Amino acid sequence: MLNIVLFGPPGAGKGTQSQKLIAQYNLVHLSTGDLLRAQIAEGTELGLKAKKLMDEGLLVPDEVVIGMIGHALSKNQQAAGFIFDGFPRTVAQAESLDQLLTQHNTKVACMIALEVGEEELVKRLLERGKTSGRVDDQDETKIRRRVQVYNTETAQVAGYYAGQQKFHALNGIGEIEAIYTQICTLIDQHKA
Ligand code: B4P
Repeated sequence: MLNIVLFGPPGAGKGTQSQKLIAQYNLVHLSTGDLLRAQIAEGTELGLKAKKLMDEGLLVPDEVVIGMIGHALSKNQQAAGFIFDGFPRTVAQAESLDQLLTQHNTKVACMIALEVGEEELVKRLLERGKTSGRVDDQDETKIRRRVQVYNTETAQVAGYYAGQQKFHALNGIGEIEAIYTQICTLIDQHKA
């Protein structure tokens, strides 16, 4: 199994690059943001609670996202591997992911972090907000709060994977195709 964690602040290009990678490597895409938005669309109790936090740019509780990932892993036992997009976002989530993957006799191959500065992130997300319908992309104050939450709660997850010699950083500014090529080079090194 090939399991890749795609990491970076909101708007860094995780979702964009994941869409390209799943076709290339035949991996299952697990985006906690997408899983949460599906719960919201279905109007579940979990979705209603998550919506309030997401609209404010805050993280959803660890146990909720860990439960969703555990369920998705069990449902996809025949997969060739996974791209984790937007997960883990806290060290507690990273520890749980290790435990879950161990139960499935597999592990994270590497984390690839896309590095993008705050002003570019704000610009990209406001642009996406014009058409995405996502409330969290439409208000600059809330976007900046998401970046702040990333800096205070999520950025330290990079250290967790660095401690396991699995961390790689890439410049996330540039042509989408050029960034994609660099990600593929890194993944191919871990496949070999
Ligand atoms: P996510 O759905 O993960 O949203 P995101 O981080 O904003 O999106 P992403 O980073 O994938 O967007 P992309 O760069 O591809 O999370 C939303 C919310 O859900 C969180 O705020 C939180 O509340 C909750 N949540 C999710 N996971 C959670 C977890 N594990 N724990 C707790 N809470 C959780 O795209 C951005 C834009 O940039 C696009 O328009 C794209 O076209 C553009 N773009 C991409 N690459 C570009 C490039 N190279 N150049 C120019 N533009 C580019």
